[in-house]
Amino acid sequence: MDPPPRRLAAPLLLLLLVAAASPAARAWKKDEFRNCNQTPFCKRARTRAPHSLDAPLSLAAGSLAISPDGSISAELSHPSRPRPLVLRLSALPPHALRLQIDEDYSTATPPHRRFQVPDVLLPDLEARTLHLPEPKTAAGVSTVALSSDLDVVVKHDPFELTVRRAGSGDPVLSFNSHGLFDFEPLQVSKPEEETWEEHFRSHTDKRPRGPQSITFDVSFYGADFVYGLPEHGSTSLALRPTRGPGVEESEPYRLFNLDVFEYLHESPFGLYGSIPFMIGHGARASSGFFWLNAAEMQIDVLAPGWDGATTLETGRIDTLWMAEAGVIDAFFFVGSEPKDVVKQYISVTGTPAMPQQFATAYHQCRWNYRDEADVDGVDAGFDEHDIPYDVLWLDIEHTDGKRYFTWDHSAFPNPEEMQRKIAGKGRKMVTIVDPHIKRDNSFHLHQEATEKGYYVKDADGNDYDGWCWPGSSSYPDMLNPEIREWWADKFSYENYKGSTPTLYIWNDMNEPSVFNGPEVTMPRDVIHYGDVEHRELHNAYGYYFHMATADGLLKRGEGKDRPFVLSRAFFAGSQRYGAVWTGDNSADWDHLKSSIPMVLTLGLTGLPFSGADVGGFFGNPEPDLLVRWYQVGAFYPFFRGHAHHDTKRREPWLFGERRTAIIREAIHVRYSLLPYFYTLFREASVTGIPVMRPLWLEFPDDKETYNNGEAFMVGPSLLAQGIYEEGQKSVSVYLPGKESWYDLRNGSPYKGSMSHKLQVLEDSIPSFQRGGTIVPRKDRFRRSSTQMVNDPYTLVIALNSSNAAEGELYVDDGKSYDYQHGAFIHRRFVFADNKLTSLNIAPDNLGKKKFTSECVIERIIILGLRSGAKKAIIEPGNQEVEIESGPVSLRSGSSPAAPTIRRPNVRIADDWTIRIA
Ligand code: NBV
Repeated sequence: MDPPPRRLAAPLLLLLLVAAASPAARAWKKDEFRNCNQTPFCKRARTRAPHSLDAPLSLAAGSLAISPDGSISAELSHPSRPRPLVLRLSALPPHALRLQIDEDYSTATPPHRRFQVPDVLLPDLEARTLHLPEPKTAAGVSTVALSSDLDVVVKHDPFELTVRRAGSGDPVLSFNSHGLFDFEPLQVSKPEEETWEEHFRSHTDKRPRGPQSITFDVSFYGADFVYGLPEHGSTSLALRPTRGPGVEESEPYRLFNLDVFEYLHESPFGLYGSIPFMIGHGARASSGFFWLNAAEMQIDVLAPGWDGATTLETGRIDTLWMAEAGVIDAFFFVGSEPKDVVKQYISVTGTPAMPQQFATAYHQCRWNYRDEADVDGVDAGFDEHDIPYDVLWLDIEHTDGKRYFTWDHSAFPNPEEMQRKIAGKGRKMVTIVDPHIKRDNSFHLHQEATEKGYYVKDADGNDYDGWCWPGSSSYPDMLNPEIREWWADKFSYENYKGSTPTLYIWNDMNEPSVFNGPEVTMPRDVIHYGDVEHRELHNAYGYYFHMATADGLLKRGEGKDRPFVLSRAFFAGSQRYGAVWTGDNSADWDHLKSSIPMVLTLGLTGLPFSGADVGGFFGNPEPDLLVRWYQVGAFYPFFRGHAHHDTKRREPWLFGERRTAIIREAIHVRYSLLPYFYTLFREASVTGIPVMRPLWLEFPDDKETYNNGEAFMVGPSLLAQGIYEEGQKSVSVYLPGKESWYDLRNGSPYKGSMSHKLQVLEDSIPSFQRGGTIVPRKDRFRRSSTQMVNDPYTLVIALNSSNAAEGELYVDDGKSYDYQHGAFIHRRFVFADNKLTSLNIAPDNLGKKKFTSECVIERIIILGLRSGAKKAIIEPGNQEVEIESGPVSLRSGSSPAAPTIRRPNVRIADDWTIRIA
């Protein structure tokens, strides 16, 4: 058979692209993507029965030993395979166990080193590992104490590993308890009778290194549900079982970064990013499992009875993990609370970057704002309609023929002036920079990359040539640190002509997307730096691209300006480089609904800064859907309206006065909550606890919350419930916990621990403040967040049943890294015994830089105050202020009154108390 053409002829491709963009051709094309049955390693692994290997994996007798670095090493005999494997166990405080299994290279038999993903784990990890005590071995079982309350039990034959609570002996996580482990060793040469080639549609993967997949099972004890493994479209927050009794035909969850045209809102097929991290949670335990591996992965969640067992174990969830290549480098995290599991994951992959203040506000995007006049008009439209926004985005058409870092000079003759004008109102701009570089000999970037040999190579050693927006394109090899460095330099003002300090970057198509590649991506046998095959690092390509871009902005600002880079592809660790979004969703109600579990899942797996395109990317949203999307989107950590170029214009003021007012209101809700959001981003940047949270992260014991993917928390204090149906009249909202909740609009109280059937209102979605919390707001609306910097604050105190409440406020300069040297204000507000106290909680050992603010608190609203207090006394100063009745929110009209301390005018930077007399 003739080899399939590596590249389609240009006219044919253009035709296909045009056809693909037409509405009739729309729809997810299932056949373009491989399913498990078409993926030999997945098919083989999935059909193997538990404990079915003739000679199962076992620990070689006497091989378990403590290494000089304090970890445990052992040899694993794998009789059905030609060579033994080496195992390393190490512990990270607190409560994380690392398991590494690889080939034994000391025998020099394997022809290559298998790929171990670099630059994801924090560099100090090894230094943080504990010195483990000597294992205790008896009757073929070794036990190692990890801490005072945890141990790991290693059964030798067959090999099985269990992490347990030391006191009770209760298992938390186990590895290979179903004997599904398999590890295909690299072969020295191809046996004559075998073919290693794989075919999919017109593509051939030569697989010159043969089969090398890895499979194993992991069980989560005490878990009612498992979560995580982005990215998939789903309306369910918990991962549904993919195999076993009660499950109809289902694919496993696929982790393979792909540019999926018109993705389904409900499907286990892989989308743009991959994070191989799963959290198990139930009333009895919370735990996590992370496998650092960037090859294609498929994961089954197994329903009880999947293995044919007739007595069904409850409270344990079994999972099967399969990857095409790589090594085992896996982490077991043991809680005990779900927030601990998230923190443990963050402790190995890094804390999220602290965004600039502007990035947490509203962004306006469209493919494309056509020219400078269009940009002007949209910018002015926001002002005319009194709607704040912070960032205006330019998509691929702003470039000269999709050559990134250039401008279409007829549409954008004065890019610097354009940016300065926008910046005059405190606003920023973003341009898109994709990884495909136009193979045009007159394009300096292409010339340089070619000369320096910086492109990814095809299987024959030539620069890989794929088809993307600019036509024939090549892709810089982002695995190579030298190339990342080179790429980063392209963002200097000198190199990126027409860029200014208020221009930030959007990375799209970095899965990478290749229109004529297998499954719209790069062939797996393409070669990267260090002789790494693309199959081994595929899921991390976008991660390295995002990293290099963020480093570029950092360099450009001489390390003083926090980068803002939005990326479509992501991997474990992407949180260190910026924000992500859920890609090309559709303008329908189902996509609005699935955006919540999708964003929540990203948060749980370390990426707090994410959102979905408000309005839906493909198609024209009905105006009511657009409005509902703004109301939900105002609570996404990343809040951006975006649309495909075929759609009708949809700037917020185009749907009549009433709807403009409602959208304005939704955006105002976001702007008034910006101080709260920024405080939550600070928390995320220190601990990894997401900004937008599933209810059970705050209420881990409340089973009612475990699979609620329709309502969500913003931080610890706010709960919102989206409206996901057209014309919906009523909605049932479950409010967890024993304390009351207060309606954000009017302060009306609602009892906790129960569902409330509420009438659906046109002008807002149900949203509540939890009793016992204090939320900082800024209620004066301006053109952009930057213009609100000096505005006074409002504090909303929602009392609990003991008449107490607490909350925090974090403020810094909103843009630089001075906060890392102590330049910030961090206050805790505590209300107890009828007294509100502002306490400094900023540690004083961070450095000498200072940040202060003249901002004052202009209003304190107290919800749930039972006394008829009339006065409050401010200390220091013994100043008396009136308590009056005031509106709870600044919405026009009917907001009922709540006790309000007006103009206490205490500074947020100071210590003070306000006593209710
Ligand atoms: O650059 C054009 C679009 C962009 O607007 C969108 O947000 C990305 O997800 N891009 C995808 C490529 C084309 C999609 C059909």
